[in-house]
Amino acid sequence: MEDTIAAISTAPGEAGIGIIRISGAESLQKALMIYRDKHNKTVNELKDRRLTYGKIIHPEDGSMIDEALICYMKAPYTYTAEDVVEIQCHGGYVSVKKIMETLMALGVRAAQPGEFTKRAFLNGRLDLSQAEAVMDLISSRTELGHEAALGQLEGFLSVKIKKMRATLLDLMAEMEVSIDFSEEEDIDEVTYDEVMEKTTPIIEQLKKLIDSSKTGKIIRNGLKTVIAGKPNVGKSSLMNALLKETRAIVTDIPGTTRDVIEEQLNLRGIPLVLMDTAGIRDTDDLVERIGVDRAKQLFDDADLVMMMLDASTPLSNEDLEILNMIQKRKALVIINKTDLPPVMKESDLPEWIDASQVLKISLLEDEGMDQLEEALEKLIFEGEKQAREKELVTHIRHQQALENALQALEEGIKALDARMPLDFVQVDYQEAMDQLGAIVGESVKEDLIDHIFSNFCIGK
Ligand SMILES: Nc1nc2c(ncn2[C@@H]2O[C@H](COP(=O)(O)OP(=O)(O)OP(=O)(O)O)[C@@H](O)[C@H]2O)c(=O)[nH]1
Ligand SMILES: [Mg+2]
Repeated sequence: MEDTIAAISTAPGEAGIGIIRISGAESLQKALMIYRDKHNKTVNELKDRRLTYGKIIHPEDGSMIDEALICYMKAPYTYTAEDVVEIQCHGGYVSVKKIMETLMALGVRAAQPGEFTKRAFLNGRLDLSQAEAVMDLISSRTELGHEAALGQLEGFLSVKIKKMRATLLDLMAEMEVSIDFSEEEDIDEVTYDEVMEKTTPIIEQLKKLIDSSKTGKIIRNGLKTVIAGKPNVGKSSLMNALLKETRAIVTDIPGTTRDVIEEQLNLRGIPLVLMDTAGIRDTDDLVERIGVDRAKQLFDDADLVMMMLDASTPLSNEDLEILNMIQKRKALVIINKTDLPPVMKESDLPEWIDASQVLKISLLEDEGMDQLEEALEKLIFEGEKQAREKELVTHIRHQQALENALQALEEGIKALDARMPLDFVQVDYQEAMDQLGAIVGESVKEDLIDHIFSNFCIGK
């Protein structure tokens, strides 16, 4: 935290501009060592928050590295809450790299991944859940993901956690007082009831937040979606239709796809990791068999399965076998090739399949894709309206802490109900406090913090 750090904050590659960010007590001093104004003069200071034109030079021989705009932002109202200087030079690989090297030679240290944000957290400008939201904001690929990250960055979760912790702290204090005056029995009685009563809304709120995490995690992480079925039903054709590009090879030869083809897809704001697989069948072909095994494996850890059938062929044992594998799974049954004379009887489908799960399409004639997308969206959110909400718990870390807090409070209520000694009850409340604290970064161990920030990108 003591030293001054720098990193290239823009993505590598050819671009209009590149930005180098410097943070720490010596930011300005180091930046001025490589800066000359438009008259080629050394300057001793820069105005706070003013973008100024000048040159970046080698401090030793004065040779020019690039033209640049430079901006000094004085602590504490900066991203890191430290003195920050940003240098906007030309983009590309060389300028930014040379400026970085020059700064390093002056004793500025290269920032680690996420180190700017880590400093913002350690300096108290962001709490841990907000810092995590910064990364989500950068990495989100859909608008829903972006909205959820923004909500978290704005502090929807932090505010709720803070309020809950404040109430819990009050309740613990109340119990403390009661413990101190435990000879007077009636004080005790009042305390038991009151603590229980005031805990109930917190429990409700925790449950609601935990509920939202199902949707939240989908929106943040994407949903592993596998297209499965026997050979030649049109799996690769569906993959291409959803992606709106010819990604997978399509032929009328059964067994065309042998490996897994994976692509990211933004389906109405929901990120899907779409996987086209080898048609599942018994085969003597070694390569195809490996593909089939892979397909089955993927199938097992998929969040969602699109099981495809061919309307122009009778339902086969292979079909029924695969259908059996999706029982009790989040799945759609897609009957393709409805443009051909119908052979498959829908009445032969297993009884447990719900009519709403079955969709008829023709990829050849581009029929039924809208309905398919709609059904996918419904299935993913199970009709929950919260899908379009901003206030979602998106991290498994947060969900786990919320669940632990809930469990602790439910234990606490049980103990209160059984009129256990209050100091006994307090242990549960303390646990709930700590669990909630972990979400915002209070009462967390340093290695957890290091771990979280190490997943960030360089320059943020
Ligand atoms: N008539 C008709 N043919 C289709 C339709 N969809 C796909 N096909 C054809 O069916 C054949 C197989 O399509 P693919 O998409 O390669 O099928 P697949 O399930 O990926 O096959 P494998 O990779 O071998 O498992 C191709 O000749 C497609 O043109 C459709 O809706 N109607
Ligand atoms: Mg295929």
